[in-house]
Amino acid sequence: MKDDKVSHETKNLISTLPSDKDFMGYPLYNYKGCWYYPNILQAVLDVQKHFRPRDTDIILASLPKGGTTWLKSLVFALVHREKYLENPQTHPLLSQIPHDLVPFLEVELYAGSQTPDLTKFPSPMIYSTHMHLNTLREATTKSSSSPCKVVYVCRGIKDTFVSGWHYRNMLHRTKMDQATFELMFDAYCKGVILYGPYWEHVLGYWNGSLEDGENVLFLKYEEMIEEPRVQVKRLAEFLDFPFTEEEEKSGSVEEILKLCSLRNLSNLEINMNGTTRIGIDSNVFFRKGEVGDWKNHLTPQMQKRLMILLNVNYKVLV
Ligand code: PAP
Repeated sequence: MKDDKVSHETKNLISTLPSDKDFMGYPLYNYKGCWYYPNILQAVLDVQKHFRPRDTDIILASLPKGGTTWLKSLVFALVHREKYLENPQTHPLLSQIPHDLVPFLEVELYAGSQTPDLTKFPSPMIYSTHMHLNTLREATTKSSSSPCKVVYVCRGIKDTFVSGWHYRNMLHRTKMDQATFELMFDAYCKGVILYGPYWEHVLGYWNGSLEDGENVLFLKYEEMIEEPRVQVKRLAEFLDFPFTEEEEKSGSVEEILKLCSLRNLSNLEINMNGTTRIGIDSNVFFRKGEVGDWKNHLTPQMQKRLMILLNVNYKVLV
């Protein structure tokens, strides 16, 4: 992976970090428990140094393929819902890709810039990140009197992995072979993947939500699929944008769920044929959105290996 945006100082730091290779052979570096490519590490360091959120800002966190696009859509729709009551056909989610409405901190805003232009985004500002909570908190606790709210969405490792596999294939418009699938699976199990290990990522936010439930919410993708109404109301309350009785009666919760549903979003022109600001085809973010697709891909041996790891690392979510 590229290192063209890495400063001399960061190169020095990198030379002291534990390193390994991803399943394609690209070097990864472990900074404070998390694996990064050099360019992303540079952006993470810049976020820590320069990003100063306001108390009212909201940060959405996830692992890649953990439910990021859905969470971005839901939170954007929730906090801006009053603005589009009169003219719902002007809702930004109908004409813009969720990733462009809620920018990534380290993948977009601070990738190559220390002073990104934030004026084009409506207030309250919603950011997203794949960073671990400890790394994120190093930035967010420096500025505000109270840390801004963080919402984490977690998805079971098996579906996250399978979704990531399909994403790579869609992104590169190719079907990678079985040997690569197995290499990627092995890397997942070992945790040597961008933003991994999976377990540390999830447990950091899980523990954060237990320690500071007022500021860290832990959502599960599977529960959002199972009981969307309950989870969206929980999300709205956590963000201090609760639904009024009137809104509930008038079907506001259902409207938001419908607007943000995979079926609706994936059929919009912008999400079928658009490209994000950072140059990714929008359609790669939408596929099946099911719980249990892993059953179509993982061999019994692979499932067994993951179950052993789950029991060791991840009891809270089994
Ligand atoms: P990202 O982290 O790269 O942004 P992310 O959105 O987390 O990706 O993951 C994409 C997955 O979320 C896809 O899952 P699948 O491969 O198992 O199908 C995608 O289908 C699913 N997804 C995207 N939008 C929605 C949505 N509105 N509702 C439910 N699932 C969704």
